[in-house]
Amino acid sequence: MSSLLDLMLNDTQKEIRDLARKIAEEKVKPVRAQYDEEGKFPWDIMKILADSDMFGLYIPEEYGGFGGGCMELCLVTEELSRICGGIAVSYAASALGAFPILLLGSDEQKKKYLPDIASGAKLAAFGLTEPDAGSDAGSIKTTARKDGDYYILNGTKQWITNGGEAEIYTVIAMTDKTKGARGASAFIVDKGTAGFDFGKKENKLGIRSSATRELVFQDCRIHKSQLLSREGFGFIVTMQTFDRTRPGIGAQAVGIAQGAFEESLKYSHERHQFGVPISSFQAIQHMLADMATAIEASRMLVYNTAKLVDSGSKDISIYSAMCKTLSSDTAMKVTTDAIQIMGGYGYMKEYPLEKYMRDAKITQIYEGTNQIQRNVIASELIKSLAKRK
Ligand code: COS
Repeated sequence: MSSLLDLMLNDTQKEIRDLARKIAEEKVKPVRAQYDEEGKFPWDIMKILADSDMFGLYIPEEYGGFGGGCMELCLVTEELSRICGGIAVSYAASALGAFPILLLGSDEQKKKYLPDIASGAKLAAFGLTEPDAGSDAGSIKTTARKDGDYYILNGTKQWITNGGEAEIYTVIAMTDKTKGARGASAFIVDKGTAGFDFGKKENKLGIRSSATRELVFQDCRIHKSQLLSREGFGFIVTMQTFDRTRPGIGAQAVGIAQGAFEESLKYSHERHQFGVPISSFQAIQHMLADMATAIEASRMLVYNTAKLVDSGSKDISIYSAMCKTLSSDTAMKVTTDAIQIMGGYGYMKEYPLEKYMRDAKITQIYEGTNQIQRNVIASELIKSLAKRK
């Protein structure tokens, strides 16, 4: 099926999308149900993606990457998600861990960490959320106390995607609790550092092949050279990172919705009731029409936002929030309707539809709930009014 997206892509981007689709169809599809069932991390697929140079698409060439951006990352994330949302997020979460380094890292830090992330030799992860700090990201309790040339980290991060599997962690911790959000700082912590351990591995509703785990810091001593930029930049870099990675969640949601839609479209043509294919009933046709329209609208908002991000524009928060919200709400609605079209078959584990619905749900929650996204959108709208005065 064609998409208006084709009008936006150059030949290289089309090649990247086609390669990601081929990997998803040939390598991911045969194993997705097993990974989902077992909740096993998809290392063999990560290796295939690494061998195909997929991890460095958004990383500058000088640090071992391809020199693309958010567009390329979204293309691969959508195609993987069309087949398996869990495997897609294991891939995309490495970019979430890498973005703070790209945004704030010194040349030395970039040279040390980005080439391994770009080649896929090491996965990255981002450690922000805590048991008592989810939507209220400014209220984190993990501390980083200065001790000479070192910082000492204490605290627990919760629900960290790629936790335990990644080698490189960007971690947000308070260096000055009295300053609120302005007292948070960002650090790079290597797996294996003394005092840094992994806690509970979560058993989840969806995206089950991805790893979601606690990061536990107990008197974890890291050299001051691991601080990203300066003290106090942790919250800002978190927000700037999300502005650039939320389109990726949008792409994940579009891919999940597209995968579920294609299954239900095909089924509606094959399934006969009352002597005719159910696709001949207007009730089904209108559902299919609404699903396809919502997916295409979401896709256009995602990729236009990705293009804006790649242009270097600073006014991206509102569009990143919009595209994440629209796409994830679309994914939830489309996957639910796709099951409805397939009826009892859609509900059974023998078919991939129920997995699409389980995988879709998280896209309304992570990287900021859709309620938080609406707050961001509204606050940007109100700010724009003030600017006009
Ligand atoms: N880019 C740059 N700076 C930003 C920013 C952005 N997108 N958003 C906020 N800031 C700045 C503000 O300008 C403010 O700076 P000053 O201290 O100079 O005024 C500072 O950050 C604090 O901003 P704000 O007062 O808006 O922070 P709040 O504590 O009210 O929180 C929300 C804002 C709720 C939007 C934020 O906490 C958030 O995004 N929460 C969701 C977190 C999340 O996504 N968690 C899921 C993690 S899954 S990986």
